[in-house]
Amino acid sequence: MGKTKKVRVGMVGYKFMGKAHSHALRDVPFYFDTEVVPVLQAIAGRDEPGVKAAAEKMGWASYETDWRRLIEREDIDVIDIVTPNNTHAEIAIAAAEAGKHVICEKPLALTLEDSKRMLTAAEKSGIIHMVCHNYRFAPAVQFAKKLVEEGRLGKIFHFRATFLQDWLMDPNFPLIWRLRKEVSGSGTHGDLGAHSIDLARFLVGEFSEVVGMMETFVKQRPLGTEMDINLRSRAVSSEMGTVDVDDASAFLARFENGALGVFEVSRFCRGNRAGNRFEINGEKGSIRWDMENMNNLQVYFADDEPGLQGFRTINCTEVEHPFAGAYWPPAHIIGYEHTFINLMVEMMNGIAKGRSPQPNFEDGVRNQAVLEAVEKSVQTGTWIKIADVLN
Ligand code: SOE
Repeated sequence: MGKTKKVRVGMVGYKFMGKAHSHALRDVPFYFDTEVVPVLQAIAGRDEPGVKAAAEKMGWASYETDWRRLIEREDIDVIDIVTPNNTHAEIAIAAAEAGKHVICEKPLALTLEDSKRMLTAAEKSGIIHMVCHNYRFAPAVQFAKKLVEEGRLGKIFHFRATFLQDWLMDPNFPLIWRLRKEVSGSGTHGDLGAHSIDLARFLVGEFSEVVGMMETFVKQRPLGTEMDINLRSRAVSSEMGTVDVDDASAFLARFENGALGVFEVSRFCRGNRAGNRFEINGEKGSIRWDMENMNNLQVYFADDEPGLQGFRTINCTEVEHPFAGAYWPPAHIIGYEHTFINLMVEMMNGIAKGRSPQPNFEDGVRNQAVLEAVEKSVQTGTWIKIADVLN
């Protein structure tokens, strides 16, 4: 323990993701012996009573009402960005230029161009940077990656993913920031699709081309308050505003290694609260994962004995499963918040070793290129090559 070094974190924002990140940062040293340990130094938000209360509740040592002040402070080493998407680029670039390491929520930016500027700034100043795709840090997903890398599935033919929710189906649900293009960049596409794209890139590899479709089922909504952590909100006005982002997005993809991908994300799928699922089919086996049962991985291996073949469930809570051994005895399951703890461990190890964590801003840029290629495909009605969008 004598060798541990402390890094002082300054977080911008304190709502849903602020809660997830604060908890994760606090719990890193509780469960893991990382060389670098985060300290919850300061938190920033514009509303003073709100940020003060958040600082007290979540254990931050101090607070600021302007994120610029946080970046100026010499007692801050890392900036953690958990604000709406339209603010990511400005804060991340300022932080990188000030020599602070950066953790940024997904999607990395509003546009591919902004995400590229963020990557350039980060690389220029040599900081450690990370984009928060937390689902790849579920032990079962990490174990799926290990099986793929070991060749247990052989050549991959198919990847299919969904991320389905239903909290937006009420036509009176108000026009919160997630439904305004200038703040969020896109609707389900960037919010949920970015997660599925990250899982695909992590498990299968780079995309080569995509063709997609998108729909906005409810085009006018009452103006309203922000959403609470239970995905509930209520209108505060009878005035209506236009929804300029998608409610649902679906696309087909080809990967560089020849695999085919099918993706569907929506906030209009009754009964699906967080239907974040994928299936991979390879020549020697298949894998299925469902976030609503996130400790389990379903596997099928073609070389299992005839008569005993079939999908079986591995409960990924054993020491053999990445990250799982740090928590509880086998079958003592972990949850959503632990995916963020594991993500923060990756960030702390990156800082300790001076190596880029994954996913980093380059992954954020590549993710954004796929998002943007799908949007372009919807506009043109054609297949779009990722290389044409990226370069
Ligand atoms: C809301 O749609 C949301 O909270 C996303 O913003 C998250 O990234 C996703 O994990 C769950 O749903």
